[in-house]
Amino acid sequence: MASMVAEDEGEGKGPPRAIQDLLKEAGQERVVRFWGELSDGERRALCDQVESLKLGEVRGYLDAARESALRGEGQGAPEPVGADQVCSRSALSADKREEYVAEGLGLIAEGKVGVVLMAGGQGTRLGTKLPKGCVDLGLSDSRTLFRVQAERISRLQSLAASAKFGEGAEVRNPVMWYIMLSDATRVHTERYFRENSYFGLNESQVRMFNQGKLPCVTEQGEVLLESRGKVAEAPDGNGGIYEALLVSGCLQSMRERGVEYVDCYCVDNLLAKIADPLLVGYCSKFGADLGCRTLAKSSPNERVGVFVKSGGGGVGVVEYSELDPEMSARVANPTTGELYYNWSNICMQYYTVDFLERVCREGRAALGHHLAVKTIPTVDGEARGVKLEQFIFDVFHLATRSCLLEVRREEEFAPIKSEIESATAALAALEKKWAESGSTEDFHAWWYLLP
Ligand code: UD2
Repeated sequence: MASMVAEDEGEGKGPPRAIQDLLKEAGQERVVRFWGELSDGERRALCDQVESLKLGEVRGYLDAARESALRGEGQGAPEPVGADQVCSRSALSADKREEYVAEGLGLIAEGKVGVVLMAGGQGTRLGTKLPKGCVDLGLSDSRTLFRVQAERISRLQSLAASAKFGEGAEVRNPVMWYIMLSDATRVHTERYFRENSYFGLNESQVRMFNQGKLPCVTEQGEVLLESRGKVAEAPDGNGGIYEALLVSGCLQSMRERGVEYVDCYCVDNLLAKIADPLLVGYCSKFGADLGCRTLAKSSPNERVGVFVKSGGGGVGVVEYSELDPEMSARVANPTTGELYYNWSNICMQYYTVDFLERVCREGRAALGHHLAVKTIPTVDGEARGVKLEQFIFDVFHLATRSCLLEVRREEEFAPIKSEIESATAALAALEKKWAESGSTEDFHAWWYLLP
């Protein structure tokens, strides 16, 4: 690109022909309206950005998202999943539980289970510029979400090795940890891991990869400029994970390393029971290609998606931002107060690598885009604009055999969204329970193997 800029431009000349053509075709010529005021470096950077962003497709995404929303409205309210589609962890017999946990630990010890972390979100609600995973939680030992998660993975792999190869056995197959980041979080996260020596994990078991990004646009689809020489852009949503796993080579890495199952989770859940052996064992014994954790929604306003039925016994999710408030508040059982859309998505799910690969290669068309109207800083000051996002769960209906496992909120779900304290309080409550249990195990062993 650099050479093209040098060739085509000159005093009074516009951007390189190829860039002009690309912008014309996309109907986005105004992107270069400040060209005459840019330095050579800024021009080059803008050309690179124009080439890397999907400018030509963005209007199409916008139209398709609007059409799909209209279609959705026309189709009426989706049917929520019923209790008969949910298996409750608490309802499992002791024998079954032990069987699943043993299965899960065995698979982990053999290196067949990898974990995928979504940590590309910008964390704007928390009001920090740091990646959420690096924010000091105000706990002892300057704990952060990344540190806590690394400790869990480390402890889990040794628990699995002991269970499979004998007490105290060495970890033969470290759990692979694939971490999805974005431009907003990559540099800082990488440095944080390096400076902390990967929190005791092997550097080779941690693999970071970037998700894609999309330009921010006006409601009419015109690309917004953040500054005179830079398009306003944002990560493409957590549904960008499927393309990112493919293009980054992470999927291939899973295949090469013999990873057959993946547990995927959000960075912000302080109680994320990463690669929970019970869940892994349950899903693999059940022959599921997708297994989602769920729990009863705490209130109509809780910001979680809800599971709904999709054809053929499968599941889908309707996001909280897209569920009509009246429908959200609808009560199924006036005695218990149970909501009609009761089963929430906590955004932690198990996939077989076969299913993941099928989605990454053939199923991405099902994703579409969702629109979020936001205030976006632009070269002309703050503007009302649209961010386009893909949602990770929009492919769930493609699974041939999916299952929902009900987990306990107080043990597994404490997301950090706009504040930290409620999540740290939930962790403290759990640690207190452990201290009072008289367990001879350390906290993680106790927690991972709780009935
Ligand atoms: C997500 C779920 C919601 C519910 C809730 C539970 C989606 C679309 N929504 O809502 O149904 O389960 O979590 O807490 O999944 N992320 C990226 N890249 C992006 C955007 C997000 O990696 O471009 C990650 C983000 O770092 C986080 C996760 O995805 O780990 C969820 O993102 P969020 O916190 O913005 O999603 P939220 O709370 O709106």
